[in-house]
Amino acid sequence: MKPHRIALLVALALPFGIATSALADSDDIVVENAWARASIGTSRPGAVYMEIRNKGDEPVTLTGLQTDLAMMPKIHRTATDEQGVSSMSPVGEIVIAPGETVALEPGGLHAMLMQLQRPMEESESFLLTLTFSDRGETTVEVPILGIAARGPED
Ligand SMILES: [Cu+2]
Repeated sequence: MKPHRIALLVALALPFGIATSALADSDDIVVENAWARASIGTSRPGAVYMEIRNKGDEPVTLTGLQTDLAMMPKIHRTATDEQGVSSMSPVGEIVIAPGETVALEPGGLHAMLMQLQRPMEESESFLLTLTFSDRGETTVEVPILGIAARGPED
């Protein structure tokens, strides 16, 4: 856990006029330990990992992602079957119960950055906006680690 490495930015200037009350509630959502791996060029998608904590009293639903780094950021889940074969499938939404933390981590849930607009270079960072069904948006700065990184503590 290195919280000082994570810049949590709450988007105050929203382009599409989300109600002020929704913004206040987004304080209940904490995104920690976000990181991504460097990519080789732009032909393969990038992956982003993080922990999303719901400090509030109501469930929150992550419905979408946005970043200028990729045209199609999607939530995916990797599952490994009994034969040890892994496959990924899109996850439409993630519901986070009150007091719960959902981990996006290698081998499980992740944000897949499809159609990269530029290579992901180690030691750079980018902004990723998480959209919640009724709590507005939260934008995090995601540091790009080495191509073989397993997590922010490597
Ligand atoms: Cu994926």
